[in-house]
Amino acid sequence: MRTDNFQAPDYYNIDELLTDEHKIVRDAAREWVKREVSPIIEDAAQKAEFPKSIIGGLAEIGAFGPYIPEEYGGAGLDQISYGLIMQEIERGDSGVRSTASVQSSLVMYPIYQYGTEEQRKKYLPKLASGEFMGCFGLTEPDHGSNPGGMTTNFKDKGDHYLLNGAKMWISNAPFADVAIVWAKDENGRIHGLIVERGMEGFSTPETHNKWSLRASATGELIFDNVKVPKENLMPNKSGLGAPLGCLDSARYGIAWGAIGAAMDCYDTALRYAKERVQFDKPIAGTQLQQKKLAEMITEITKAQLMAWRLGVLRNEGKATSAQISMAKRNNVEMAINIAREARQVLGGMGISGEYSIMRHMMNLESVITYEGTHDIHLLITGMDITGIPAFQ
Ligand code: TGC
Ligand code: FAD
Repeated sequence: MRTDNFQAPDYYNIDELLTDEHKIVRDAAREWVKREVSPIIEDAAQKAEFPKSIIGGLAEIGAFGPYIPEEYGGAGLDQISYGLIMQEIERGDSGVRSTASVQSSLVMYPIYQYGTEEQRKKYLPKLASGEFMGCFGLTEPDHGSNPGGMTTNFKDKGDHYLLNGAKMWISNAPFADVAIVWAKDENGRIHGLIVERGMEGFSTPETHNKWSLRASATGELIFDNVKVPKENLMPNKSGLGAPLGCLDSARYGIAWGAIGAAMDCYDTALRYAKERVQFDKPIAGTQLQQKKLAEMITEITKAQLMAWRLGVLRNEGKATSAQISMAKRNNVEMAINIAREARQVLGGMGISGEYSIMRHMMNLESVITYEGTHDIHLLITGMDITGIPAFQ
């Protein structure tokens, strides 16, 4: 079993920008990851299994619905606390953070924002406690970056809707109790439906053979004439802006989460470089390794400041979707570059499961693709600054 000696880098004293509540929430998540995630995660990833035993712990540290009001079972925290929880969880593993992101921002958030009071009361407390797990179906086999082209659809049959279509690459699908499914009505307008496991014609086959995010379960959602009760449609927002609004919240969480993965890689590489002796001195004393480490801490510090400022803007209700895209894109690229450099600092040991770096590196290949690819976020920035969309 790997010993977790993680020391969080804070080169610019960013702790001084945090409130006592932020630090309490962050430290509780950090301790929980050390105690409950680090000892088991490498084995889970090697076996390609989501460790269901951690669901209760994720709920206890407030990772399911951190910013959902307490009356619905959420933790009632602000956006910076939410970000810090994501950072700490992804320090352990991006796949575990994925589970928390999906549950909070892609399942609880739409029910809270777009659902009826009955839907909130029925689902949110159970999702917050982990009694129910959820997934979010937007991507389809032929519509990934362009979800507006989706073909999954439902027809009004009087006393129910009839849902047909398929979603793929869906995190948590294989074990989810509820799925937030985005589908078009007979007029081509997108709506969100709450589909429950057990509904006839609904199946969730698992996607195997992944080299990335192996400790997260991924699957398809298949709808073959599924009868969905009318009260399961979320009525308060429709159109593509509804799922994209959920993505804003999840992408913001990823901007923080990626910092966690990067911090873990940097901390591991720094410790290893100080201990590893070649040519009669620690490799940390060589200019080439110092360049790598110095650039890593510089990039982590820039990403921390960006995430913190974005959190302040979100707390004030002022963050734009384009600002969130910039932070997701920058911070995930920063993390994947650091993982690649850190792996080299460890030489051959860098590819071993004794260290977390290679697992982070492979995980980040998914993180740079999901929730909008690296290219799509660049195009969102391009559109924002020029006013001209370049998607087509
Ligand atoms: P476009 O015409 O630009 O916009 C359509 C409507 O949506 C509004 N909108 C947004 N609303 C809220 N938040 C945002 N970020 C928004 N972006 C756009 C927009 O104002 C418009 O509203 P209205 O009222 O005028 O109709 O749409 P488009 O079809 O040109 O597409 C734009 C584009 C390419 C940026 C968008 O489609 C996009 O972001 N594509 C990427 C798809 C994506 O991110 N998929 C993620 C799937 S979920 C996932 O990956 C989960 S991984 C989970 C995990 O494990 O952590
Ligand atoms: P495509 O859209 O086919 O893109 C392929 C390439 O073309 C990319 O490099 C892309 O950047 C580029 N490209 C596309 N359009 C343009 C353009 N206009 N200009 C220039 N380049 C372009 N989805 C969900 O709905 N729910 C989930 O829970 C979920 N979880 C996921 C978990 C994992 C592990 C993975 C890998 C994916 C997950 N996804 C999920 C799907 C994810 O959001 C999509 O993979 C992503 O949006 C990209 O879609 P795509 O894979 O179809 O790639």
